[in-house]
Amino acid sequence: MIPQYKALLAFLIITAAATATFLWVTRNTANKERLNLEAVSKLRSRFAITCALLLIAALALTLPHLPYPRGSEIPDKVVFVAAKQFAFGLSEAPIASDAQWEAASQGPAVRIPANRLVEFRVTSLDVNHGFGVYSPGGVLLAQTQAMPGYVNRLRLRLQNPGRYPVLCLELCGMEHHSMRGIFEVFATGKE
Ligand SMILES: [Cu+2]
Repeated sequence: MIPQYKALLAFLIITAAATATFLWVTRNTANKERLNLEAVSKLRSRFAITCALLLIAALALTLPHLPYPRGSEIPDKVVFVAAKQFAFGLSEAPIASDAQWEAASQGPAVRIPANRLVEFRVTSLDVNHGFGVYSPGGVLLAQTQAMPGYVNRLRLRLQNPGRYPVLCLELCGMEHHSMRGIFEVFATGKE
């Protein structure tokens, strides 16, 4: 099943569950029974404690996965990315001028070793763009914004050798749909 259908299916299931819950609540609150307020307040505090425990558990489980503790790691390779209507320039050297961007966007694809930490330093030379890295099979792996005047760092470790397309994820003009870039991941022998 393609991801879009999975998302549609999830949406339909969640919507059906929410609708059923609302209908159930509507039916059950129609009869005028006397409320036992003490029981209600007990139930409410139990609910609040359960929610708090679930939130704390979610925090403890997900916090170690944030990239911040690994921020001091030194990347094995740095790739400079400059977006401009309507292509991405990727280069091993900083891209500061239109001429450098042209050379970077039309030259041979930048080569990145597999299983090494690579840092993309992403900026834009004109308007906002989205830097979306796709696997050779066309699955979105990671993305960041490409903004004029800012440099966003995106760190990745790519396992599989191949040609990785970069697509623009921000509607940036008439030719947005054709805006792309490419880089190549090569096997390093070891690992
Ligand atoms: Cu764009």
